[in-house]
Amino acid sequence: VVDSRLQYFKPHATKIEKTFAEEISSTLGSNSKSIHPKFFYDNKGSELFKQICSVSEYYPTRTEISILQKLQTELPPFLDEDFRLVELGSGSSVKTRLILDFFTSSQKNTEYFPIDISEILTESSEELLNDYKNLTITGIIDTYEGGLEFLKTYDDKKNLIIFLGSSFGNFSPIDGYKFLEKVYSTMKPGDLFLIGLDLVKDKTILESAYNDSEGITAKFNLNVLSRINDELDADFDLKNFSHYAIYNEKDQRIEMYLKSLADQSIVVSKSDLELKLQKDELIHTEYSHKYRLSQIHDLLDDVGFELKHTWLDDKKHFSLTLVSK
Ligand code: AVJ
Repeated sequence: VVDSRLQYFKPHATKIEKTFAEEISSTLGSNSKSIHPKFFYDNKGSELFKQICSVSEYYPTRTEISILQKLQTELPPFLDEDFRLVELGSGSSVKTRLILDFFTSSQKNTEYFPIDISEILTESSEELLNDYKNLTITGIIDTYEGGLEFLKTYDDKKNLIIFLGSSFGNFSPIDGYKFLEKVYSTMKPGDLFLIGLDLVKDKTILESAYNDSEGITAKFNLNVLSRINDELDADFDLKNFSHYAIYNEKDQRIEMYLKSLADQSIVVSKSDLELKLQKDELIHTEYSHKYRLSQIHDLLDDVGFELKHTWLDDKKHFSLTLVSK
């Protein structure tokens, strides 16, 4: 029964795997060494991220959940007809449930299209099908861009596309703008887009969120090196690296790095790379941009979206903004 309600597409499977070795070769092989944050999310990394979401210092998840609880009654008035729910970066789909609750209770059959680069999608989809009887899922295992390309050609049903958790914050301003243009061009008139963005706030709150006292964020950051060891035949010794995260006020972003604790040399076989690192040298792994409300509104407006509503929590720590095409 469950099988007929579940299908997967992996439009660019082989390309994803090839890209990992190639991308690591070019980004770790360059002068300013970096690893793209999308590579955090192997099974272990996705699990560690789930743990980050419940450490006390990491306010974004619980804050966004509190806002989503308000949306359970405040979003339906914006949904005039049958919408399909599309989610970019669905991960473990925990927050999605807050939206699926009212979709499935008001629709005869709810369609959910999660798009995620991680195979964790398959686990969360099966759990959702068990809990929601009138749900069908089309899981798309791909990058955001690949998933959006797939959606564009799908059908005429209206889409509510959600992009939660401030995942957008990973993009540089230029890439973020291009990404929003991509979302906009995928949408049909009347489609809706809901985006969750973390807001600028006190530096100490921000820095503690990315330097939790349990050290889960550190494990999450270091795990990308284990992944490179396993999948690209590399010999990173994790003891020779430490987690480093600071808030850059000028650029409004948390910057995360792996710091080399010694002069060392690492071989990444499948990337054909011999990496030399000096003591204290940094490998950049993530930017997490924070926004002011006016910047969010200007950005979405510039892309061409029509602003519908912005919801905030009481402390104004996090935002959810709904726009249409
Ligand atoms: C998933 C990108 C939203 O930037 O807060 C959490 C990832 N990195 N702790 C974020 C993350 C370290 C997270 N995003």
